[in-house]
Amino acid sequence: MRLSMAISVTVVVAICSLSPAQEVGQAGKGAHVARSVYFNDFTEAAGAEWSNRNLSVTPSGKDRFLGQFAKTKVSLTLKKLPAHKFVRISFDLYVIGSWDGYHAKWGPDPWMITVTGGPVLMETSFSYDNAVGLQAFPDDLRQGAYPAQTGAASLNKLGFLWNGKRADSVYKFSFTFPHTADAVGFDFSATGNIVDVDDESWGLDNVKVEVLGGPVPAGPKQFQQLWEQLGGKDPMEAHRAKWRFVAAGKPAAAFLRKHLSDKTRPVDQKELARLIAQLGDDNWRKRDAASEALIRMGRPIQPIIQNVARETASQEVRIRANDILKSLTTVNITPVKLRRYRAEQAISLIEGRFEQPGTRPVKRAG
Ligand SMILES: [Ca+2]
Ligand SMILES: [Ca+2]
Repeated sequence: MRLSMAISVTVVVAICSLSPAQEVGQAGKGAHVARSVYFNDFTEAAGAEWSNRNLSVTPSGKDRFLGQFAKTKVSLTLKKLPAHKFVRISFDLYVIGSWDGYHAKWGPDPWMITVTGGPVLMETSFSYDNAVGLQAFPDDLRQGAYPAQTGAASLNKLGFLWNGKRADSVYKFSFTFPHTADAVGFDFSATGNIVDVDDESWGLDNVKVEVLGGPVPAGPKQFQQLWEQLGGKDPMEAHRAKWRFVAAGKPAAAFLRKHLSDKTRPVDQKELARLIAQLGDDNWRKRDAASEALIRMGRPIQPIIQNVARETASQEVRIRANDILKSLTTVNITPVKLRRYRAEQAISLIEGRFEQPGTRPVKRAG
């Protein structure tokens, strides 16, 4: 299938077969049925919705994809979405060349996806070889350390060489999260010690965006099973469990909060906004007090503070936000701590603000 901003034919058929109450944007049973609003396999072109339209071809299979990119940010922006409550983005990430994971000298090699103007969906790192070090994926950066290429859907199939050896992996992602505004953007980026396209690069293929009229429901039995997986031995299973919780919305946040051994209080959004503003106060004592209070709010505020660090125009606020992040993100790799971290991230993603500044939820007719 090629580039399609409109709804694909197959999906139109699927929607036509639904009763009016089941259409996207309507509450009730079946509201979570996904409606495709964007798909691109880059067979033809990357459209104006992409900030960078560079295409490459895989040496094996001659498959066209968006890339190759090194240390850069690439954005996808979609407007005029139908009314919805959740958005799902799915894509293949090509990790090409000598990615160095946590390596002290050649790394870290982080890769991230962020909702434009909203929280980070995933910030992780990849390694192509255990000889250079472990990688953070399937967990977030600083939260996990796993053998090279853990969780990859395929290895060395794209035909890219590095130093004479095949060196590529494909990771398949699907993230479903609460979102209501009529526009959505995604920023994909590699940072850290990524050198250049010849050394270590990435690309995207089969990018699909869907909207859903409600959370993907899950019953108590399924929540219990996901909870076991969230603290289980298989980090990929835990990764998928975390995102399944996020897709389930508020009931999942309530379940997770109940199951965290000491009750996590919900983040007071007003207090959070007040303290962030206070980071730029004229009085240094007030700035210090705000930093300390924010650190005490703990890891649930991490995605918001990451956003502040990126977006602020004030050098003082940026330095303070980065210092807070350092305090919030010490490496955290015991199973109990990992489960806590994943659960807190899921709660934060469910309850966090995803709307771009200046955009408002679409008013639904009827
Ligand atoms: Ca392709
Ligand atoms: Ca590197």
